[in-house]
Amino acid sequence: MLNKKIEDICNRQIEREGYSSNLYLAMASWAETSGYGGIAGWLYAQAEEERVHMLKFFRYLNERGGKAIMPALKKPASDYKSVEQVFEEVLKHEQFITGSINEIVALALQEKDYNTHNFLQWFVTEQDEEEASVRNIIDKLRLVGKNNMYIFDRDIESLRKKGTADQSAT
Ligand code: OFO
Repeated sequence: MLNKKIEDICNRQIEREGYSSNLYLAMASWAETSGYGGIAGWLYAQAEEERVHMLKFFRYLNERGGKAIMPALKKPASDYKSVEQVFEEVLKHEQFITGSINEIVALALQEKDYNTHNFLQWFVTEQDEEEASVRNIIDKLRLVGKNNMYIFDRDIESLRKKGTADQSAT
């Protein structure tokens, strides 16, 4: 049976993963309507992934005898100044999520809840990968000038296809 502190902090994470999904969807819409189809594709795929993360917490809580609560989610910004701003915000948000996952890991250890600790290891690895992939995009972005944005957009599209292919192979 899940302890109440663990249940509450996992429900807090449900809200954060749900918000991540909506945030990336809002960014995807901005990118798509600004002519960046490749970047929009990458962000749509991220939004889907975040929804899957939220569902993992949902199922885990209910399976362990807790109750997943679907919260109201705050509205993300719908306009962005630039592609650079979008990816800087994605990185900042992912760093916040990493901190949030680490807080749950610490609480699980403190409460001697080793099942939850085990469940969280997937997220610990996932956060490492996500932060690295966004850092990689930001590095690329610094190399391209505004004039090369068209090529950059296509480059991101191919990154997404590669990521999708990698996932379906596992
Ligand atoms: Fe962006 O990752 Fe969820 O957890």
